[in-house]
Amino acid sequence: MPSLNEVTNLDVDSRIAVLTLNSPPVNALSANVREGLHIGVKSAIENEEVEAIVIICEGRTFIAGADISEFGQEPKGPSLYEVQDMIESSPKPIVSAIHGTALGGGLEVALTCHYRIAVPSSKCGLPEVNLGLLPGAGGTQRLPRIVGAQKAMEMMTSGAHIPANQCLEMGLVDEIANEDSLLEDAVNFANQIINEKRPLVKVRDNDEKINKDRGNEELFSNFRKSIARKTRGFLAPEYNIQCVEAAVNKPFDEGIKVERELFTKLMTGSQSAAQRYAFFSERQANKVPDISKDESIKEIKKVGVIGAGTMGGGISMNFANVGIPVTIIEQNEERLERGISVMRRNYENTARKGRISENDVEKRMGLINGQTSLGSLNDCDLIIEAVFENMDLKKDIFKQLDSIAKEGAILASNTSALNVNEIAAETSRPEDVIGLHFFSPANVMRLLEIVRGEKTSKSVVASSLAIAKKINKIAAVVGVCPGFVGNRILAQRQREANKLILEGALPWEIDDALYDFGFPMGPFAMSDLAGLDIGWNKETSKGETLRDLLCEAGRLGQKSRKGFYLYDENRNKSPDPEVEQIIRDFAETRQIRLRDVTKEEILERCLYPMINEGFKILEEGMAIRASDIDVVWVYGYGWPIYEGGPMFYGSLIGFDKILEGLKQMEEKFGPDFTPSPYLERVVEEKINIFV
Ligand code: 3H9
Repeated sequence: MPSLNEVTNLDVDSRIAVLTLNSPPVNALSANVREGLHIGVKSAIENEEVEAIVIICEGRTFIAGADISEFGQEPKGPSLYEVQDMIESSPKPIVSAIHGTALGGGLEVALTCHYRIAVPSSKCGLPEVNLGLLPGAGGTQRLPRIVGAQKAMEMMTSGAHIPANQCLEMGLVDEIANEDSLLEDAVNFANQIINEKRPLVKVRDNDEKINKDRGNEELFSNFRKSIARKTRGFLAPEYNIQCVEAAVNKPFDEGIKVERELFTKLMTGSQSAAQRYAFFSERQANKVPDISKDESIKEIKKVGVIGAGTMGGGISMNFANVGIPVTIIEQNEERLERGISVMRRNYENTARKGRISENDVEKRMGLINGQTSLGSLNDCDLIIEAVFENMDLKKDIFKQLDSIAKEGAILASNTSALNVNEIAAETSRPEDVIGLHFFSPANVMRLLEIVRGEKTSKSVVASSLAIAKKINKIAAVVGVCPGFVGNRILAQRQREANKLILEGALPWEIDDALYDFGFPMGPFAMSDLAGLDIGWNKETSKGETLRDLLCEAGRLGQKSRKGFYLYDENRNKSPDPEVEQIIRDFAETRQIRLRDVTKEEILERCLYPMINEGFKILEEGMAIRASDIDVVWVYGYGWPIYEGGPMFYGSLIGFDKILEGLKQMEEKFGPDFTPSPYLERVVEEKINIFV
């Protein structure tokens, strides 16, 4: 095949030119790919023999978008716009042949082609919103011209990857090819286009689908309302909508101007920088420096879960969702039945929302086998203990597992804070023991903290990473220390939030500050949700802490309709003067003078010690890299992704400022704020912690 450059080939066979891109891993539109497309299309147009052109990709996918790693660098080679202009204005029909995913700039290139053919397994989408962006290569103007404004907004603000058959229905692709003969079918389709003298379809000229929505402001305001809760704090969804509004209300070229202007704003802003960082961090977290790609991976064909409570049930569902059978163990039939019926109810709720079918519910439940004896786990490849957080209990279970589990099985604990090495020492095979810390609700939350024990084998770590990917989790490997990475950092925030109440900030003021920062809820709303009486004992309570006093007053949280807040029958919360009084009385008995606390102080007091703890974690080697800490906090604790995570956020503020702030707080409030020596070194030596 004649090569145009390192990543493109042009092959002319009778009257069809086939332009093939081959730029692993995902054929992103790097300078090389753009150059290849440019020269390839140009020379096919100039070649008199050629009557139509097919653009196709080698490897796992069609073009998956612009090359994100090039963003922010000096532009090289032809721009994407030049490439698209050449394709769209070609006097010869151009067909894009899609397999894998046509995403972002990839779909935008396909939308400048005159026709699109796709294999059934392929998907198309404009997922730029997930990078804090909008489609900046005409996608915002062309997509609505094919699918209409409503669908375009849905696709662009969700970033959904739409299956080929739905794309066909929407007119986004024109033909479906056979799964195994895309090239052949695309060439046949191109021949058919020539034979039938089909027109050179330019999506930009097709206004029919958008005309009906011109001036329909309600369409946009309703759409904004429908996504408001989900997109709180994000800029990109709103800008995507504004582009579709422009597509509907302005001529194509004017709409393109709006798109470029808003794209540039997003691209140069901190939200997109944070989201692009998160994209790479998530993938980087899968890589463990001392574990090679070729490390042996244990096949997980059957999973055992010990404990059918909220955690055990949620964990089991992850495996059933991907077709892996699970044996779930409880102490007795009654608890087992309760646990299994909660799982069924969860699945049925999902089916009611239309996300899975009734058939899926039965299929998944059919994979869950309840048992009451640990002995039933003897054929499992992975066993996850998810019982009450009590060291003696866990030790006892692992001791038993040692004589039950088959040779080579992975023995995992879902502990959220306990010492995995101590648990492993109960077995004769500590190399097979690991922590797999899921987050509640375990069937929903994306994060999995993989806790690597002192003796955990490389193969067990690699296999845990592989199974995490299979069940659609984002994994980060952490070391053994109290609370690991996530809860260890959380403890800092919680401590300061509690202290702030006794200085004068009210619980809802603290919650509001953190909610406005972007967290889904503040620490006190979270405590109310979990229940204030966890670990509290009525008999021994002596009114020594605010929590004691609230529990003694029957304020146990959401379940008693009052805790830090008051709750109505729909669980809507409101501040409660009674709580304010309890706090005032408590402060008075301790002779504490309450003062005004600003929102800014609340944020600094809560967030700076978290960043500081991150540095301590790095210094102790409990996280592999700074971005892993951010992955944990974004995907496990709701740190707003557009702020990148505690470490990224710290870098935005400036680590010198964080250090200065910590020193000032240390002077005022004591050693809780003593800066980590590593942070001091990073500031002093200007170390980049993100490389
Ligand atoms: C855009 O297009 C802007 C335009 O509108 C306007 C321009 C003017 N660039 O996810 P995986 C790497 S914005 C660079 O593990 P999978 C990734 O880092 C873009 N690199 O595989 C990883 O590297 P490594 C809009 C990229 O099979 C490797 O490829 N497009 C890009 O699970 C494998 O990735 C998107 O947002 C990229 N665009 O999933 C799509 N994409 O092996 C983003 C991937 O070193 N990509 N890499 O860790 C995806 O959603 C998934 O990668 C995809 C494959 C579904 C394609």
